[in-house]
Amino acid sequence: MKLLIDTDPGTDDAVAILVALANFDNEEIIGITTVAGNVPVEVGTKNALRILEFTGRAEIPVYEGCSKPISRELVTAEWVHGTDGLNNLNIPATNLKKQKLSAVDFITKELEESNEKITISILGPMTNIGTVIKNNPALVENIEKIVFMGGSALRGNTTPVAEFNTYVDPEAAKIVLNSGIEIYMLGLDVTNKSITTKPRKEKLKKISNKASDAMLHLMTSLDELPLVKEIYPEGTPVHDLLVSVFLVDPSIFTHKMVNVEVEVDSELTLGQTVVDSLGISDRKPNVNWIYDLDSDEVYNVLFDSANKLN
Ligand SMILES: [Ca+2]
Repeated sequence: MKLLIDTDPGTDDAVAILVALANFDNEEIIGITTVAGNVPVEVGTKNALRILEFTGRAEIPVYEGCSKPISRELVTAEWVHGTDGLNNLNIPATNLKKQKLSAVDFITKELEESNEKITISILGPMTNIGTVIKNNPALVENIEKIVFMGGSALRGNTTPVAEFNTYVDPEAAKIVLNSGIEIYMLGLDVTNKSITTKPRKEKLKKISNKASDAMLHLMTSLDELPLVKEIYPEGTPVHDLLVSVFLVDPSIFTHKMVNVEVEVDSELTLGQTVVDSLGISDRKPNVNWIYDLDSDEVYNVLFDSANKLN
């Protein structure tokens, strides 16, 4: 597989990146591209570089992406992830540098020149990929598939109906979802079914290596937020983690091809993903909507990844 990771790290992004690094080698991961979302893009870029240095994977190039959504002002989630994006994760700063090429130019170039189709993992707002497709629609031919965290068939986490990533850049999500690419959607429908219960945290703690310690910090750093305590008394979801787990073992997940559209006009429901799970509309199915998973197996992939990384 040729894998591109597009991300706004972000505590759960960091866990997802660690799991990807544990399971795919430097030949497979062609690069990490960053985007504004959870934190401003420069902060996300620094975090991607820090994670690569921390895991000894400095050969993987990092390209900085769009600093704001396609046609809106940026909304961040620093109240969740901290101003450093990783809730004060204790890993060293890095001297590693981002590449000179922008994320959009890098992705465009790869899609133009690669002789193997590229799989894209999207862990943040879809601004980079949306921009690439908007500028060069024909390049979708060279995308193997897109697996993304975002959206929800039911309630949201940023507005009553909108999930953060699709809320931040709904125009980008609209372009991507209607691109004709093979797409797998991991929304709140499933991420909320896969939480860090106490036994899972205990198990991760017992692995007790550098990677498991970092994962545990990232995964428990939201536990004390009052809102989180109220909604998730047993443990929190680790949204982006599921994208990497899906790439490692898709058999853990259940999906259905349905129509998914994103609201871009309404002030009330902006960024909502309208998931036609029953096929009620006459709109053409465009997304493999993932609606169930084996949560224990998700965590087995996580534990296995921590062991592999050391
Ligand atoms: Ca993210």
